[in-house]
Amino acid sequence: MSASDIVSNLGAMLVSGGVEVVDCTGVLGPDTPIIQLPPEFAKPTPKVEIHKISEYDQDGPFFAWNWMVLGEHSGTHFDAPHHWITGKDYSDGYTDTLDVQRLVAPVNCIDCSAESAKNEDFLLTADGVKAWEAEHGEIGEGEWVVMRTDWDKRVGEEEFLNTDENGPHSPGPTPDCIEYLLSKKIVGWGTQCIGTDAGQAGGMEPPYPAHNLLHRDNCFGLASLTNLSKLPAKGAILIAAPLKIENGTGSPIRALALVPKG
Ligand code: 23J
Ligand code: MN
Repeated sequence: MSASDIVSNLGAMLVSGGVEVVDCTGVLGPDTPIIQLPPEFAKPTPKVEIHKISEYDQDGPFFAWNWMVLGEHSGTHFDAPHHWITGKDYSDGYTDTLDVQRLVAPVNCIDCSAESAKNEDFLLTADGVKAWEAEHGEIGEGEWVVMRTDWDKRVGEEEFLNTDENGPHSPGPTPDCIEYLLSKKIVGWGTQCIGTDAGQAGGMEPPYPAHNLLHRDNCFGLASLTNLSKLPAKGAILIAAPLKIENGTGSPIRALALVPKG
């Protein structure tokens, strides 16, 4: 089949609902959880603010609009390579310079929801990914890989950030997991937690391996994804596009998955 036949068929499938568009995005607003870093990093991302300019009133009789206070790394969001020191030298590592061709790609959804329900510090390893591949098929070059933990069900609860005296507790990848995925030449790695790394990843070697290693290799991160329970292990396409912020290190996204029905 030619590329134009495939795109026409996809268009028809989208219009008919044969391909469902699943929203993998959380609501962005004042209640959106924001990452809390250790106290030595005292300058935080502020909470999201939405300020009304007008809503069919004296400040705008025919129109409603708002302005916002919004950190790049807020809510369901994208980490660009320039976010981490290991990715600092990529001229195409910013939200306004990256290659958009890479953003639309097949997605591998690794279901870790049962393990994460049992263990809030569950870590996905390279061996865990290889076992998943043995069951579902190989992860291919240019593809997204996302870790399903159903952590989106915790948004609005203390259990989302899940912090105690030892810091945050949330699932994530080990360094060898990310190194293995990079050896498969993935485009990026996504999670349903506040960041791409596990809550306790500050103590790993290297610290924050998802950030350190993904961005070292000019790859992307996705955080606070939702609705991964609606994705198949393989067979969907993920569109995860940041705003074209000048010299941006990340951006809230509207993450959309194209999922074949039936
Ligand atoms: C800054 C410093 C450490 C981390 C993060 C940001 C994130 O998780 C993020 O949103 O990229 S771990
Ligand atoms: Mn981020």
